[in-house]
Amino acid sequence: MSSDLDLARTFKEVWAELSGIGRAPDGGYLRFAWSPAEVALRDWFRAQAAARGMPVINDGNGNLFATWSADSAGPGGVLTGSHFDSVPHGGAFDGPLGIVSAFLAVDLLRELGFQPVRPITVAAFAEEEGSRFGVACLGSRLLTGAIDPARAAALTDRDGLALGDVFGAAPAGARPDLVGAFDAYVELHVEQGRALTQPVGVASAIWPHGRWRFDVAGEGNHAGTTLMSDRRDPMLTYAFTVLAANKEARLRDAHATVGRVEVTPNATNAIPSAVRGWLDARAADEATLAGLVEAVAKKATERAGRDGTAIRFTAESTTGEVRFDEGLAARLATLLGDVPILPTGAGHDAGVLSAHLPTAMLFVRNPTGVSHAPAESATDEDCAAGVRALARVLQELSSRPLVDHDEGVAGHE
Ligand code: HGY
Ligand code: MN
Ligand code: MN
Repeated sequence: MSSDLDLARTFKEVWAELSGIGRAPDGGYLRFAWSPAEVALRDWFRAQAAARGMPVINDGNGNLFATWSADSAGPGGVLTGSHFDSVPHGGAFDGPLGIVSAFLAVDLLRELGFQPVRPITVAAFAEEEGSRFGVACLGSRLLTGAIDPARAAALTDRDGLALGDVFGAAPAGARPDLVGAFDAYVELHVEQGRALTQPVGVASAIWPHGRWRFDVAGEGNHAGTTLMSDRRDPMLTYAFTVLAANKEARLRDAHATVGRVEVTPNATNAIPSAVRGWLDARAADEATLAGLVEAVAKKATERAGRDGTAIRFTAESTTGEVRFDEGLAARLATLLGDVPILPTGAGHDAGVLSAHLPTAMLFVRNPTGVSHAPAESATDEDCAAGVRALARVLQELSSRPLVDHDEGVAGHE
């Protein structure tokens, strides 16, 4: 049985295979869905699966599934995995850690001579960050029917390329045949915060959250010849909206971020004609989130009236509160030695799958607590502890038929 040191070394070696893929010269990673970097990671996934004799299927939505099973019945049983795509200049661990850990957990179980009664399937979900087509967890939403494939096909990236063009056809959409074959989903993910004081934890919930695009229309004009009193400057309304979001979030112990803006014509010496921004808002409960977004929209609209501009909010991607299967979370936390159970403000494919399957998440400690930025980190030792924990969980959940889909997760004998 691999010692902790061996496992940390193995993790480091496998991790090094990915670490150069999609690395940005000015820090972090650029691994947008179906970009050359992400396609290279998909190729890596297929090679890892092939090396383990795990057949791979694509569900027609861009999600990959590699399965270890006694017969080659295809994807099913206990699902694990995560995503490869990143936010622009994101960290190395957000997503790929869950996929690398899944393959290494299979190795560990095989080293033990373990043979799963239920299959173990490793997934690589597409476009989890929504960094290219704007909708978070696009792949898992398509798989579960949470988004209309025609709407998804029409989504465009920043170059105006539609998802349907990338696919060359409409995404397959809902695959109940696949989802119905899974007993449970367990996603391992780097912690995106600093709550963990030990290597591994279990998730209890995901905050409700979403992203709202706001378009401000004003009047383009000359920066040098237009009197201040004659201006209808959308940048003013935009700036006020950003400050209002920050203030309203603080008043509610919620989180609000405006990290992306597009200005037309984006010229140094021209008053913009339009400014487009995106509000990422999250809160511990749905009422607080709704109150936050409503307050921001109200204040921004009042300000637009004073600026002579017009503002419009459009919900682009929203996710309700996710409370993971309590029994499963408690069972896994106990199994792993009474590790902490904690909520997160970050969205995950596990949040989407939890509406269809008993679902759990394992978190691996991130000493910096930073995520969605180059400083995201996790030690080899903690990642090895995550692999060991995931292997233990997969062993437990695949050792016997787990789920009577009507009854939910079978209890612990
Ligand atoms: O934005 C999120 O919460 C996740 O990392 N996609
Ligand atoms: Mn992320
Ligand atoms: Mn993630």
